[in-house]
Amino acid sequence: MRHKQTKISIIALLFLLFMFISLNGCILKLESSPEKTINPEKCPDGVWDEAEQKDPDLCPEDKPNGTPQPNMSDSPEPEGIVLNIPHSIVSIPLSIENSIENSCIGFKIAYSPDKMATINMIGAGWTTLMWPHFTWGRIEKKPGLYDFSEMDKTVKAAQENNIATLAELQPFADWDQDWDPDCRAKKEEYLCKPKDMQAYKRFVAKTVERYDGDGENDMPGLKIPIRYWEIINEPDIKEDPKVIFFVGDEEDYFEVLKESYQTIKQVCPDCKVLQGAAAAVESTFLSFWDNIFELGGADYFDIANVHYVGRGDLSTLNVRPFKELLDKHSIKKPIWVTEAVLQSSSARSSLQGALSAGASKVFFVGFGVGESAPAGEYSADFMGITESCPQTT
Ligand SMILES: [Ca+2]
Ligand SMILES: [Ca+2]
Repeated sequence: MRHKQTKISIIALLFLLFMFISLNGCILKLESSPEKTINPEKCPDGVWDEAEQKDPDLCPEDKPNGTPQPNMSDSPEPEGIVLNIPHSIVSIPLSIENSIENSCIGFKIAYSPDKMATINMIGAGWTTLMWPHFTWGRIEKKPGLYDFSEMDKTVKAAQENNIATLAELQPFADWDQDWDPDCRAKKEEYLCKPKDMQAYKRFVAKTVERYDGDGENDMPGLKIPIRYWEIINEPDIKEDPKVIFFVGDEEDYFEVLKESYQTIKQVCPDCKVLQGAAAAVESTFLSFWDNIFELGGADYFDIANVHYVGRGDLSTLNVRPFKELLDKHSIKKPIWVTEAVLQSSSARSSLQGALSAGASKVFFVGFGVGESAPAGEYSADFMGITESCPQTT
């Protein structure tokens, strides 16, 4: 009997032991369930996404460390991007919102956050800078030494005001050409085509890559990417040595346009290139473009570009005469007026005329008030002017 009781106790003990082990196993299992799945595509990808924010252990590599990225460096750009804003607000790749992209009005200004804010108040979608430009030597201070801080500041000010940037590329770096006295124009400026074209193309690739918004080596915090690049301002001015933006002939400009275009497209296939704007439409300027088109220049820009700076055809902001030249070469491309210098009282009628003649965007210079006008002030002539833009769906 006692023997039987002992046997039962042993069985009961073994049963309890078995239960304890299985239960424990179950608890262990419960603790480790659900199993953590890390999507290797998302970690590390430089984006601290919602799931990663909820679970700090999911991908600590993607958590922004809050330390500012060095602007000046010889070292290669960091892999991926660091966003200072929640991923839910932006999606990679970035694009320019339709409401901004389709706006037919911009302003050409010297950089100032106040002026960017005024553009936003008017309801226009675009800016392009009178100063500073995306100039080679302004960004690549010495060979291999890049400093984007100045241009980053302009891009950030534009996007904070919900406007997009048409960027102007200038292929000039003193260190590339100041050994050649023939390249010297105006006081201290050297304005030839690049002496070292390969070095210039590396600069173009790096610069376009920083602002194209594809998630690869983008500017930290980029929200509105740069998708439109203009190659040099008014390269056709030759008559006045004090006002000159390019030292070179049509073949020189053609080469810069072609090399810039091809490099931009390699880095950012969706980016659009504008040729460097006809300064005016007298034959001295148009003959320059006639020769460029004769060389095949139209293969190397997407948008035709003309200025109205108080001379020529006010009623269409020079679009009509410039389009005649394009027609002569059977060039069918959108046309932008990237400088319109006029009395603000004619802004509305000239805009209408330019749009009717085939333009799709006009950049006004100034807000129709004096330079010393308080920040945010603009002429009533610009009030509601965006309603003139064609309605797009
Ligand atoms: Ca990029
Ligand atoms: Ca890219």
